[in-house]
Order: sequence, then structure tokens, then C-alpha cells
Amino acid sequence: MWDRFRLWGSALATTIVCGALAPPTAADVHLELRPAQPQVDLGDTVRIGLYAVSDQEIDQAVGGIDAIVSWDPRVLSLAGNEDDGPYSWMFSWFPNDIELDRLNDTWSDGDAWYQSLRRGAPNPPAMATADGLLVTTLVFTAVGPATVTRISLIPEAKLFTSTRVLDGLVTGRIITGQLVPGQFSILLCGLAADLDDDCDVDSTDFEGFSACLDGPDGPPLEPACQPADLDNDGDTDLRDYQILQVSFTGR
Ligand SMILES: [Ca+2]
Ligand SMILES: [Ca+2]
Ligand SMILES: [Ca+2]
Repeated sequence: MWDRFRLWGSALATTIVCGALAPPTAADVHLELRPAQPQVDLGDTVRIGLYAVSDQEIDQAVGGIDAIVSWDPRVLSLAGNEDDGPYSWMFSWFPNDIELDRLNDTWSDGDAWYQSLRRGAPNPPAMATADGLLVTTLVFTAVGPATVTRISLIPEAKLFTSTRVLDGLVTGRIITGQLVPGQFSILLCGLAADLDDDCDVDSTDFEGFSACLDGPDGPPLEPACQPADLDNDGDTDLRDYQILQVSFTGR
């Protein structure tokens, strides 16, 4: 009986100690990339919001964020970041990592390491909400056309760098949730073969062209068919068709 009492007492003491030492529960924080627009034109500035999203209704304190960003360098060129969110970070930057994984040596390879860090006490930590806290805005230039291009957050790179969210209240606790990519289109506007002027050369343009196809010895072109004279020599023949074929984007 005494042994059993001691056992209960020991279990109770363990529970109390654990209860006293256990850190407060935390929500996981997803990192999401949200493009400002679903489509942009070639040459445009592309703004991608990096959001920290609490996976519960409660707000979650965030101490810092490491994010390895990956994109297609054939269609996007990273210019940097702008801090237009509501929290004033102590750091919000792409650190020099020449002694680490060297992700920021160049951005022309399509990856970079972004980092933010909260201000120390007595300043409050950043708070991730269920709707999402805008951490920073990644700024790119659209340098190539793409039907759909994706910007991703990758979990880890090489030896030292990983994507993670640090708790703002419990030092060292990692509360990373899901990593959500963003995607959008880059339109190529101004092509001669884009007969309906919607920034693509597709089957609709082909149909419009076919209705005007005549040959080198045809009558003078109707005004409506003049845009189909892609080499601008007064006819719509196979040479014009070849230009349309080369320009075909298929969207
Ligand atoms: Ca890189
Ligand atoms: Ca078109
Ligand atoms: Ca022609």
C-alpha cells in the first residue's frame, strides 16, 4: 500500500514538474508565397509576398524566419526584397553566406536564402495570424515568357541552410508548418502573330490567320486581313504562316 502511494506521489510530482517546465503550446506556422497578380507581362516587376500563417485561430509569436527560395532563372530575375509588412524586423535581408552554403553568391542560378529576425525585448515579437502576416515582399523581374511558373520554398539546401520558422517566445523551438509555393503566368505581348491581341499566339490566332490565307498572287488584302500579313509584303502566304508557326505559344 505504502509502495503504491509512493508510486502515485512520484507520478504526481513528475506531472507537476513537467507541467511547470513545459513551454506554452504553439501553433505551427506555414510559409506561403503569394504573387500580387496571377499574370504579368514580360519585363514587368513581379511582387511575391512571403506570408507567415498560423495553422490555428490563435496568433503565433514568430522570432525569425529562414526561407530558401527557388525559381526558374530563365523566366525570373531576383532584384531583392521590400519590407512593406506591418512588423519592423531587426533584419530582413539576404545574408552574405560565403562561409555557409553560398546560396546568395549569385541569384542567376535560381535560388537564394532570405532571413528575418525579430527585434529583442522589450519589443514584441512578430505575430503570425490565421490570415497570414506579410513578412516581406520578394521582388523579381519577368525576363522570359511562361504559361505557368512557380516560386517555391525548399526545406533545405546543401549543408547548413534550411527553411524554418522560429518561435517568438521559446528560444530554439522550431514551429515550421507547410511550405506553400506561388505560381503565375508571364505573358509575351506585342508579337506580330498575336492577331487577337491577347498576349499569346494560339489556335484562335491560327484560325484568324487561316481565314485570311490567300497566297502570293491573291487579290489585295481586305483591311481586316492586313494584320495577318506578318512580313508586311502585301499578301498572306506561306511565309507569313512560317512566322506564325515560329511565334506559336500555344496558350
Ligand atoms: Ca543562388
Ligand atoms: Ca492571341
Ligand atoms: Ca505576307
